[in-house]
Amino acid sequence: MRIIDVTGPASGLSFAVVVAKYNDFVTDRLQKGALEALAHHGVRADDITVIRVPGAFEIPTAARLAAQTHRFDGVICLGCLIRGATPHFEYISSAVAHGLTVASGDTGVPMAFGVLTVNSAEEALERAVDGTGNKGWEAATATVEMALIKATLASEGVDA
Ligand code: DLZ
Repeated sequence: MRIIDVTGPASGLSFAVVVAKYNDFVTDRLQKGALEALAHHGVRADDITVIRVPGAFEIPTAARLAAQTHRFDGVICLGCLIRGATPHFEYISSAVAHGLTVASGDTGVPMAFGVLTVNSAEEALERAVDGTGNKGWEAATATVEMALIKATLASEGVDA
């Protein structure tokens, strides 16, 4: 049996970070967490492009456009939907999840769902703390791992 379980380093790989500006008191912290995780995994600042979009609903379109440039090994997607403050919470959250699933599947570029779906600002901030408990860190780490898995399989001739 063979197990592929690659965790780094990811030096030489390029990433896009798509960040929704809506609720930026949370998403700025997610962005910070994601950038710290990428640095931790050996990704150079020059190999990172941050794309800031109006709100979570716009994330899948920007992620797809980034993937279609063929410049990125992964796209980290960050946003914050707060149920109480967002009347169409269910609609936007399912649209984003579905949009990213389809965009990643269509393009073959790994994308992580770092979009908080929470009941309150307090719950959101709990998930945007410093360190590895930050959901931006978590999403970036997942994207790095998927990009490395793709690179490993591609090096073996799989059309990944
Ligand atoms: C309109 C809206 C609302 C009410 N709530 C949120 C939210 O909690 N989180 C978020 O990222 N975006 C929200 N938006 C903005 C939409 O995502 C979108 O940007 C606009 O509807 C324009 O398409």
